[in-house]
Amino acid sequence: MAASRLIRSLVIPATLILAFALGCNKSEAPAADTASTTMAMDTTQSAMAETAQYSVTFTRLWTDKTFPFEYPEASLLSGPHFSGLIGATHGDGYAIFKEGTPPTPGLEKLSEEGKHSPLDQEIKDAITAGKAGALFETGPIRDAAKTETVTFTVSSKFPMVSAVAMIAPSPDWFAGAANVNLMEGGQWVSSKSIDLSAYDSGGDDGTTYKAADKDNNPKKPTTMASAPHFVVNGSRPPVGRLVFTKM
Ligand SMILES: [Ca+2]
Ligand SMILES: [Ca+2]
Repeated sequence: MAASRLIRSLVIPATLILAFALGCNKSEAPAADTASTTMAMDTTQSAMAETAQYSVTFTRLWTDKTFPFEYPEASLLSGPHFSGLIGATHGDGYAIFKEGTPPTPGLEKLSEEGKHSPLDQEIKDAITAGKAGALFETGPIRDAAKTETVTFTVSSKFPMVSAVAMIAPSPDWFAGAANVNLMEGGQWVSSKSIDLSAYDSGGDDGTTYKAADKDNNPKKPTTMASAPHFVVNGSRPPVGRLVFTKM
């Protein structure tokens, strides 16, 4: 791809080229060509320490034992699960969701149907616009004893991570974390564990896990989920966890 052209047109140490090649992971592959070119330029212009590769392991803590209130019964097609996680690396200028702000069409769809599209395209558009660095996705978690893991690259320009997954079945509830900064004090953290809270995207007015669709217009602001389903003995235990590990 662009690497051979870069060698011809720019005098770049071979080690830097190698570092760049290793730094590319498949989660960045769906980005538009223009975004890939931008990222290549950013990477070659930066020192190696300005990017870092992380793995993130996605764990589901939402089970019938932890959240017994009206917990959905097991079923092959509609049983309780988390959709695949979808996330982005970004800076201050981008958010997948923000408390107090209505959901984008992509977040609404993700929270109501678990679909990564069109949120994935919204993230790709943010990458093209220079507001986000990478898109990453995992498969769903149907068996709460299993985890999902994916790798991605952060940069000094895009050191933060936000990620969401649908709590399913539900009207418009999702597990999420926003603005997780993997750079602290100018250093990439070696690992970081983030609890995922339950949120209500504001795209539907249903109040139970299996409520019929109750679409709303205009959309309501995204909030922490206030439904009794997520309050246990007066507190709100995490519904999931993300563990970031520097590779
Ligand atoms: Ca709602
Ligand atoms: Ca809706």
